[in-house]
Amino acid sequence: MTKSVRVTAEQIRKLQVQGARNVAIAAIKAIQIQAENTKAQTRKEFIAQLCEARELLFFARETEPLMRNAVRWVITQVEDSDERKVTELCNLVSVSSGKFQKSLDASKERIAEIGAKRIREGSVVFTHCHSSTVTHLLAKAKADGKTFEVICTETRPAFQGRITAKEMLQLGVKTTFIVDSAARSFMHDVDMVIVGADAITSEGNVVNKIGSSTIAVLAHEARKPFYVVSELLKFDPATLYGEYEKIEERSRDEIWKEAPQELNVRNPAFDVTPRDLIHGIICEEGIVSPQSVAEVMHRAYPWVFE
Ligand code: RUB
Repeated sequence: MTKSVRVTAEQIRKLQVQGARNVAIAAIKAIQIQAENTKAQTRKEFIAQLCEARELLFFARETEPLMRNAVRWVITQVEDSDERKVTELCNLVSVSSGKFQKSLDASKERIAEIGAKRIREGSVVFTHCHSSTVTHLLAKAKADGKTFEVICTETRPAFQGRITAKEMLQLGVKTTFIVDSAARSFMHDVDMVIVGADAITSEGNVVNKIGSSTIAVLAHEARKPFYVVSELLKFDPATLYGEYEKIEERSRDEIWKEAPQELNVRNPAFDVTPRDLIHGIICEEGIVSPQSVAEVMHRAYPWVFE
């Protein structure tokens, strides 16, 4: 296996690449670089190397179905082809990675176009963590000439909310930064909540940064709409066949490095927001109810279920 896959897997694990979309793009780029530098002599060897890379990348973070769908799709293009020459197979990896990324970019634009319409003039939008899909939607709303404010949480323990806050300021959006536990105190001041997603299950529940489900409960209590903004390919087909979405548990050091050894410190990275708390999923196919997401997914990406 080439260095590119090892380095990328490590960057993903350490959150140097964060957010489901960036993780998926980094993973397929690493596969592409590996293919370009391969020393494989045969088709069989080439495919074996791809599969080894896939395992390492999947292991880097376990709650990343977009990455899994992306890597699987690229490798399937190779497996399904009759090509025997390694140079041609390598070319196929490049073309397929490029295609996948192009379609992800198109989805991101479409989501922003659809979602930006939901940002009302003069409104206050609450968000949590850093989702590139959410910030792109807000950038589109701003580019469309809307004036709005953002309230964002710092997002303990890794402070991804700081990335969101900086991006918002760069856009010229008035932004208020709060600690996670202040969410309830501000919920009455907001007009809507929008968060990203790491995984969507077959039942329409959404897995996102830890704390998202608490914010959804607060939004429900304050009667504020809670939207999830996500590419459909964050859908995890394994959940349809009975698997639970695995929730990554990260190092205790992220929370408290010098914590007493005998103290039980838990650090789940994500939580599950039940579909009943979700107003709608803003995706490339439109704003869909969580209940219908599996059906929409079947129509838009049937290959995910193969
Ligand atoms: C990031 C997070 C984001 C989703 C969506 O968690 O929960 O909301 O990944 O992001 P982490 P995007 O920082 O642990 O990766 O919209 O960019 O895919």
